[in-house]
Amino acid sequence: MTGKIYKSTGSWYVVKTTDGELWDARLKGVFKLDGITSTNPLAVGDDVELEPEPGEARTAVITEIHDRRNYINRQSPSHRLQHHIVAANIDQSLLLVTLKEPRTSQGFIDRWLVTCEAYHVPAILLFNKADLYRAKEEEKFAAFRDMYSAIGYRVFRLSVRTGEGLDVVKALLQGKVSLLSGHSGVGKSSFLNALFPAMNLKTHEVSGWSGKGIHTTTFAEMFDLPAEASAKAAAPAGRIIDTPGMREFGLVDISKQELSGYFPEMRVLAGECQFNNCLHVEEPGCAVKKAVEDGRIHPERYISYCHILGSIEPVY
Ligand SMILES: Nc1nc2c(ncn2[C@@H]2O[C@H](COP(=O)(O)OP(=O)(O)OP(=O)(O)O)[C@@H](O)[C@H]2O)c(=O)[nH]1
Ligand SMILES: [Mg+2]
Ligand SMILES: [Zn+2]
Repeated sequence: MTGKIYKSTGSWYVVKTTDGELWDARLKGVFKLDGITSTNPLAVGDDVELEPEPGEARTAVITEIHDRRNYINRQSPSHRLQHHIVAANIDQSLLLVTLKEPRTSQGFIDRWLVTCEAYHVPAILLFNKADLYRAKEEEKFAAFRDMYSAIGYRVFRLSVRTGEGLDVVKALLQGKVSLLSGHSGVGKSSFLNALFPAMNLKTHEVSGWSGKGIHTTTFAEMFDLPAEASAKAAAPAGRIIDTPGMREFGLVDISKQELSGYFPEMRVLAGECQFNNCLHVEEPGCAVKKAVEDGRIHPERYISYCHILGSIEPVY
């Protein structure tokens, strides 16, 4: 049987077979994937081969993993030296950002964008909780929107509470496999519940905001989007992956030398610096620093670049 992983708890997987049945599945014995040291060898979105376990209802063993089209990898939150595959085989990656309750930093957004660039996954920024914006947040939102849209990212303003912007984003999901990420408490599960009430996901509903992540969602899980009444029967409605909130987004497998290639506004200047191994920091004749001075690269993005560069371990 062939199926797709819809949920992973670490040792057990929920797999949906091509005929739409859900199976509980596990890996048999030691399962090694070439070249990846990961805390989770298989992730939501992986396509696998299954064999039913004799004598057990709807329980199977995963015998094979199909090649991945792509995947998103991050530093494991529990083992700094290991990777954690967030999801595999995705068409686009949505980051839910909030300016308060909780505040998402630009550093976090930029690390996540770098990862999406590195894995060639289109990235979309969704600024949620717009109902909470006062003058200060309106100004910040406008600054972020201008900065990110100028370098080609799509930016949307949303409020799950009031419904603002939901229809526009719902349209983006049609027919695609989307990964939904963001800090704990930004409203990922609420967003999915608002778009697709039938999902009925658990959200963090308490009065008063502690400012600390509660991590209501504990495992990544994929959902089939309900078919639109207006959609053609043959068109798949799409799938979306809800994920647990992340506190940090640690980059993996990106060298200092590669980093500027994952900043689209720096990538276009590749080859224009005096030195071809320029890291765009101290070197003379640097086209990137020139562009920052001329206002063609946003200074906040350059600062972010320098911070991320400083956090990458040199390779000896
Ligand atoms: N004011 C306001 N609150 C919102 C909005 N969207 C979600 N919330 C609230 O934010 C809180 C957290 O929402 P969740 O959907 O549980 O957040 P999450 O991102 O799924 O969190 P984790 O599962 O921990 O990663 C809940 O109390 C929601 O009601 C919004 O647009 N405006
Ligand atoms: Mg959640
Ligand atoms: Zn340079």
